[in-house]
Amino acid sequence: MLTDTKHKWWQSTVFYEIYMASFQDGNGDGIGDFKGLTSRLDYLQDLGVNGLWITPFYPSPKVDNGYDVADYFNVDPDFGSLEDFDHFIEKAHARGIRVIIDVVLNHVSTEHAWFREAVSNPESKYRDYFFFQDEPNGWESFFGGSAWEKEPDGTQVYYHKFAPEQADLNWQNKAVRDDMLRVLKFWLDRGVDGFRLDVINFLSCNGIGEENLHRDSKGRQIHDHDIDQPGIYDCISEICDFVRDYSARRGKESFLVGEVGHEELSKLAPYQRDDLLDVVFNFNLGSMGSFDIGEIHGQLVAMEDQLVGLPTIFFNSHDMARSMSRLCHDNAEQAAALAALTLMAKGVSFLYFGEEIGMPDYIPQSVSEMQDVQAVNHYQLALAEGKSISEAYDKALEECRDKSRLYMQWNDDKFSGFSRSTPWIGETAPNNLPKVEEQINDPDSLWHWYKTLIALRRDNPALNFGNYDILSLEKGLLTFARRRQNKIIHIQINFSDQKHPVNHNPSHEVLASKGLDLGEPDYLLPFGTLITREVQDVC
Ligand code: TEU
Ligand code: CA
Repeated sequence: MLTDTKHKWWQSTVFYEIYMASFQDGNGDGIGDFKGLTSRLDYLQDLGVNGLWITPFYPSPKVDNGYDVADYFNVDPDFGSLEDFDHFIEKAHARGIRVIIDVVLNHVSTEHAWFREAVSNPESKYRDYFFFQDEPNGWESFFGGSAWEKEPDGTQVYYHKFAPEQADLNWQNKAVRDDMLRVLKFWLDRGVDGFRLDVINFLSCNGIGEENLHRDSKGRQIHDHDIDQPGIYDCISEICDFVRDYSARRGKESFLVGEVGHEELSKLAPYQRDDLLDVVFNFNLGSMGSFDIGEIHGQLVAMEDQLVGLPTIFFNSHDMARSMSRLCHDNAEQAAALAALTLMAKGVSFLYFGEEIGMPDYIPQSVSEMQDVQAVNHYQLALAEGKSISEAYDKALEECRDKSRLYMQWNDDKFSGFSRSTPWIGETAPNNLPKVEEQINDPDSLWHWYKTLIALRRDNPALNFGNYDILSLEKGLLTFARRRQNKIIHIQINFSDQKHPVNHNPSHEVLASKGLDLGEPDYLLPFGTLITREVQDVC
């Protein structure tokens, strides 16, 4: 439940995730960067989003596209400089757009000075920043295979939950915790408005303990002891307290959204608390594999029951196949209905760049076109298990996150099909993808529908702060109402492939509609939406 007390800025913010390398190049090298991003602030303002989440931009060898940070206090030369960053923040703020940045606290690149020192000088204090052992235990990496790698030129192995080039930090060590608070302070001082905390429930705050003994139906290890470790809430609350206190002393309110690596609501919900994260990413809803309105409705109801505060509503990110392909099978009407749900349902909406034009997945035709370390790793593991090349490719494609990382389709001559930053996306990127420029010129486009919905969301407090009056599903028609004081916004979305009678009270003002067929009775066409406003008399 949301209590109607003091409101926070992020509760009325529509966020938009920018995958740095693929958004906008500003210097002609084909790699998205801060100069390019700054040049697109007018576009973002026109679309109406007022919060940005930018993926890691720190110096990095980019084994995992920047989630392998080599230096937390700088900008990777591919993305620009600290001055470019400052300029971007200043220009975003001038347009009323807030910016949260992605921080990776669980692990560092093996190119990071701490790790290099830890291996070159085992007596140094940095050895205890990581986990070194003589022998691996049976823990497996989230990218497949053992979570242990032999140290270069040494005799021990070190622990990594992700790629071998991403060494896990020892969060039991106070020096690690203090160093990471310094990182957060550095970026708060540069004006960021909050953080997206990468895999925050994965922090190793209780060391290397018991073996993970169970496997799921797909044969993957269940992470019973390497994540959600005892002490994790204290560890996260130390981070959150620091950010809140430090911001408050500077008269600011920072936003903390946690990537908690779970798809079950019951495992996500405990991390969202006053002294912990403001919100968690609701993967229980957002990362569903195929479209099922019954399941969506069930999750909306469950989030209402189980979450303290607001859920997050999203169906896209840089880690999952795009909703246009995964959920909507290239049906633009269905994408419009999903957009209405994303922006009208109760929760903080997170859009992902390109979804506003319905960008579909990019499908690499061979493993040589894949950059994602997770995909390549699974390809090699499959081959090692004796699978054929085509079976290994299928496995890699299933795991491949490049699908959603294709360059933004602006309609520039230069980079409309692919980005040189993403060399795996080349000849096989299709040419007939939707383009931003075309959609801006077409008032009936998905882009304009997103713009309408975003504006409605921002203009109507009921859509930000209102609780549900109704939240029901009947034969594919999702009906909900959001109330704040005497104003009620009624939303009806027809998720069925049949036309559906719609409740259209003539005394309610129509705020927006799509596929509305007026007659006796009124109908919503398949995937149509009707949004109306009722103002009740105040007695
Ligand atoms: O994602 C975590 C990640 O890879 C998830 O798929 C995780 O395995 C899952 O939530 C477990 O249930 C973050 C970043 O978003 C991703 O791009 C990085 O590769 C990863 O962390 C490592 O930093
Ligand atoms: Ca560039």
